[in-house]
Amino acid sequence: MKKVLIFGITGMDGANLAEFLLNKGDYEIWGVIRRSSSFNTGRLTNFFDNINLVYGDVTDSLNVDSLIYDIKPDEVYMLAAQSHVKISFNLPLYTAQVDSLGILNILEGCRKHCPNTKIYNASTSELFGDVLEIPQTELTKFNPISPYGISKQFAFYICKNYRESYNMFICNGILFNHEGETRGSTFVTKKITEALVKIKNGEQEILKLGNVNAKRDWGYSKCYIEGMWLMLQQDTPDDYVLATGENHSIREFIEEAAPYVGMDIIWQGEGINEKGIDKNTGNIIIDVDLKYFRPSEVNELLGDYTKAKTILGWEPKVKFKEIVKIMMEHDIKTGGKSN
Ligand code: NAP
Ligand code: F7E
Repeated sequence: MKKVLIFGITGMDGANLAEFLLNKGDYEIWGVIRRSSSFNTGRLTNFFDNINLVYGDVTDSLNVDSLIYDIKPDEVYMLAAQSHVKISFNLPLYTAQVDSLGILNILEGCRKHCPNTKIYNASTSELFGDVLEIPQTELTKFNPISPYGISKQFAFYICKNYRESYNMFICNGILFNHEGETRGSTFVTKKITEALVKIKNGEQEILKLGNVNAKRDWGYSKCYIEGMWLMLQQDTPDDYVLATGENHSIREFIEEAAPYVGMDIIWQGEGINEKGIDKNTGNIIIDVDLKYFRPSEVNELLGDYTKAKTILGWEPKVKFKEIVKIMMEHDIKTGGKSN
């Protein structure tokens, strides 16, 4: 059995990855969870008894060092992060501590105790920020514009530096937005799907959103997990973009999702006075609210995954309309309850 250590196992990607590797049958799974005053292992429920969970925190170098020393994993996936871009403006120092220095603790632990361990680092399309090229590839210059993106840029380069300096097997997956049934409820796709269901069920009045004109290249978490794993199965480590090659606005996401709950959204007004109205009832469903705008906004992301396709044989199997369908059908079933 190969030993795998997943930092961030309680998150969307971490839980999907744990399940994916369990199904492979030749992995012993170790996952790091944080102490929390409330239940934080909900995404692990279906396979909780088949994995090993240990307490930890990527900012605690003593803890990370001893976990790596004790487990000596064959593969490490660094998925732990303060992953919310808007919140990174409220918590810039904390975001840097987790998203920049967290991976450094892992790199140092592996360098000292198990230098042959293969390491995956969760990099992000937020590195492209105010984009300097469309579409974005592995060669596009970075131009991050949030504390999150800037912290993740340090993580990207420290991984590259350890790979080149110490000949370690380290890959940066530059992943574009990816979503799914268990996406955190404060990210825009899940905020929309849960709210539409609750509004339909009479449990919520209105959905307040920020910039509905931003465009994202949205993929499906379960496809991207496979891409991460493929990166670590190669003979040589490298960095890869995973994306779908198409992008859509938040506005389009809402228009695509609404019919699943019998709504047909039309737009009235402009800027912060804009409203999304259900044509069938005349009810205001969406209200644009300044509170959800960011100090600086990544307006448009579009990824080119040619390198991943050519070298890893990876392709996104689930695209925009199917993602909306999966999320809406899931939330209709659960009544739009948060994870
Ligand atoms: P997520 O759902 O927010 O999960 C983040 C995970 O990190 C959770 O398990 C969280 O634990 C854990 N965590 C946070 N701070 C930690 C700390 N100090 N020590 C240990 N664990 C900590 O994120 P995701 O969407 O699955 O994304 C996974 C990774 O990919 C993240 O690094 C994210 O930045 C990156 N990424 C995501 C996307 C995307 O679109 N999803 C795209 C590109 C890159 P709790 O459950 O206890 O909070
Ligand atoms: O925002 C706009 C918002 O928070 C998407 C993370 O996984 O992907 C994610 O970061 C867009 C932005 O994701 C609301 O302004 C409008 O333009 O869902 P999001 P994100 O910021 O793109 C990247 C690749 C990561 O690496 C991150 O970890 O939607 N938007 N109104 C809103 N966004 C939110 N959250 N809430 C709103 O009310």
